[in-house]
Amino acid sequence: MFSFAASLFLAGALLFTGAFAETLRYETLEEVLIMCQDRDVPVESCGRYLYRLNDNSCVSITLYGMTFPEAQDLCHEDDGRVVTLANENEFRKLLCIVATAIPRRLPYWVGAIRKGDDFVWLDGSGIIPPDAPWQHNQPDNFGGSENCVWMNSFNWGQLNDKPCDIRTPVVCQYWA
Ligand SMILES: [Ca+2]
Repeated sequence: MFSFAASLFLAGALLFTGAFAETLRYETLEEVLIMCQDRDVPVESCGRYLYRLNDNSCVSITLYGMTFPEAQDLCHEDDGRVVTLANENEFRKLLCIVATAIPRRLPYWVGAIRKGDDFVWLDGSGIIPPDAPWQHNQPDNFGGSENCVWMNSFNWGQLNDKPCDIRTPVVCQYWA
């Protein structure tokens, strides 16, 4: 009983503190790059076509449009996964990486799929928290089949649930 109550309290505390304290929404490339500069978010190479996301992993960008299952297959080929983001810092980091590497706003698949009304990260780290940078009025499950998630929807940084069979570029994440 105690542990159940404690879990509820913890879940509540996590919900209120949130992993995403600020809205990540940038209308222009310039705004993104200014944020990267102001917050000292370095974009570092970790090999050919690879950029450092955190201490343990690097990401690569594939511009070819792929369905989400195709994107997963591509990332799995080299023992990677479609990118998952632990918190606001990693989200900012990825935003700075894609804005620096590809200076135009493209939607990229991120590694999460629908589970009921939530979206779970495919690294097992839990659900995308409600305070994550969803685009206004998203996720909306438009048409009832939006089971995947992309970023940079309408504005830089914003998440949107989309049908998994749409073709769009992907960011893969690799651990070395
Ligand atoms: Ca949607």
